[in-house]
Amino acid sequence: MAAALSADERWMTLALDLAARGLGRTAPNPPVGCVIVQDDEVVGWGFHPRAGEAHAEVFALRGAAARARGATAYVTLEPCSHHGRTPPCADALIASGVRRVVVSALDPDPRVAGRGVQALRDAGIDVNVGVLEAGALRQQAGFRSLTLRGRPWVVAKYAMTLDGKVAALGEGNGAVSGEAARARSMTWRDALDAVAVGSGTLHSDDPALTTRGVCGGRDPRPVVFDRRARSSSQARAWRPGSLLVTAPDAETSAFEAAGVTIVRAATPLEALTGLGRLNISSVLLEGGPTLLSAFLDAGLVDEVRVFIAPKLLGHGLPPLTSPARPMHESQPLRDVTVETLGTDVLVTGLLSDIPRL
Ligand code: AOF
Ligand code: ZN
Repeated sequence: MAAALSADERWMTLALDLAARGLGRTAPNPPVGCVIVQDDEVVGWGFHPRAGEAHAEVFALRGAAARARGATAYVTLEPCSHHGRTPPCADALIASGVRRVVVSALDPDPRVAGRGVQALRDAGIDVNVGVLEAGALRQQAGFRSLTLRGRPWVVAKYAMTLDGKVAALGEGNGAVSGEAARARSMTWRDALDAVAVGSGTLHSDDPALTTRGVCGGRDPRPVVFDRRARSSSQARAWRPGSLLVTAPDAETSAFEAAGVTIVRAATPLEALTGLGRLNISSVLLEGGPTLLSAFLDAGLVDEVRVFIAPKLLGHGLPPLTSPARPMHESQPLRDVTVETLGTDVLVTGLLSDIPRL
């Protein structure tokens, strides 16, 4: 049985749940949640809804008003100490009279990086850092990757049959996984900034790359990798905000005329750096095998999420086209989770460490 949560962990869980409401909406800023607690009762709460709007602490302090005095504030990220688009949250917390601040993870933004915690301590506030830190790092992977590496956090996703095939060859293709699995992957499209496919998948599936309206109507930015820029400009993935990643010398005027943003890159790393410059902090790579393998082989996949469906297909398309290697060179995932969704199995794990201070 899992160990019971401490009171601090329970309140931080609530703050993390609030922060999650901003996932996919705050880039280049982090998703952040804040809860203010007085005598075991929530007196204020908030989350950062999007870049340019108020920080989580501001909403929570507004709600708490005078009841913040002597209270404890739980924040999923170190309160900021800089004058950015908004004034410093550390100052607002100090002015409110909170007695204690519990922080999950330090802010890697070089303008903050420990100074927020220092300012609170200098004002005599009791500060505790690191409560449920692993959960916060996970939630802030995109922000951390963009801030510390200048490129988005990359999640590779596919669904395969029990005999390791992601699609039938030729005609007669349909969904591999069941409804529960597909509903879960819609929540990922909702929580990540962008969703990417290669030109082969665009051609064979013509995916809409939306959340199908199931997650509050916000869709990720579609990214199509097409070196030659020969995809149909009529594909469903093209909409305002879509991106085309193509070779430096590709002819793209038809796409530009349709309002598609062009990213020119000769390598997967250049492509990610280009997306980072456009404030994309996380990307869901949805295939196909050529795209996934190009990123995996370049060491640029940070996280893997795979559905396995209990069906056998026989001859078909494998998820990856990477070159063969001996078993002792296989890449083990870390922080592995296994879950069943209907009769499908979801396996997730990390290939990279989440960037941190
Ligand atoms: C917090 N609480 O809710 C958020 C923080 O441009 P600005 O003014 O919004 O500042 C963005 C930076 O502020 C961002 O890089 C990160 O360091 C911090 N985000 N900090 O105390 C929040 N969203
Ligand atoms: Zn702030």
